[in-house]
Amino acid sequence: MGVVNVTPDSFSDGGRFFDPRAAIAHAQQLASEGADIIDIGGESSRPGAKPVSVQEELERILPVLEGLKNLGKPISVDTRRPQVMREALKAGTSMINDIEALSAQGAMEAVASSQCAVCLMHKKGEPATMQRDPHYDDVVKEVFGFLQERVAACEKAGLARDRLVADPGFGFGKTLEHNLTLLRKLPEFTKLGVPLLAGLSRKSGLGTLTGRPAHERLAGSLAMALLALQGGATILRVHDVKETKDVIAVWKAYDA
Ligand code: 7PJ
Repeated sequence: MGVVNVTPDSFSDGGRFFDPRAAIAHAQQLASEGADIIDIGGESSRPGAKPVSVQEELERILPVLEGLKNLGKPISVDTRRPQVMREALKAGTSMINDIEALSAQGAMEAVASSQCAVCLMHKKGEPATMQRDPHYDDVVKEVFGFLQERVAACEKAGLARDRLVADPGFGFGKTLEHNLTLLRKLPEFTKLGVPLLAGLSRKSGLGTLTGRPAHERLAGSLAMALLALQGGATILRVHDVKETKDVIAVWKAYDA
């Protein structure tokens, strides 16, 4: 899954893709590099980010979705807003990637009547404040329990299990130690019975580990990608598709 941010403040690409034409070109580039899914986001959820209005989020993503109609690859929209979900689905989106796991009022209903796939992600707290001293008694138990509950809630609302993907939400209300614990225990999350998505690309924990700014975290991100594959992730949400495809090629040969 290749990441295309359509936000002026997205932390790892410095907002380079706010212009819809630039975002469209970037998505085409990632698709040509072998991305199987393109993830379009119009609201930054980076730590400390402020929410944008529904109107603004739609104005950012709809022109990009329009421009990618003939891309020939599934498009995912990274949003937590039911109105944005509905409009994105009308525009042909194949997947809703929700960092709130469809917990907003009306979100479940917004996706239930379509056939789209859904990524259910765990986060603790709100992006504006979630990195202020997050605490868990048992991070694996809490994140697993949450995702299990959301999978069950989806099934109850009529979303078949084969439409669902689960994601522990690295960096969302988690310390570096929490993230590393979740990564080590990722194999346990395969017990959820749905494919696992991991988003580790360029994240701040890599800054802590390597001392490097976001645009210099490629090597660290590739190391994380391999660890996630080893832990059972089958979808990697990444900024650097070409390089990650090489990691996948190596992993597949090893795992054959
Ligand atoms: C994730 C995401 C993630 C899923 C972002 C960033 C911050 N969606 N959206 N998983 N992260 N499913 O790109 O670093 O980890 S935004």
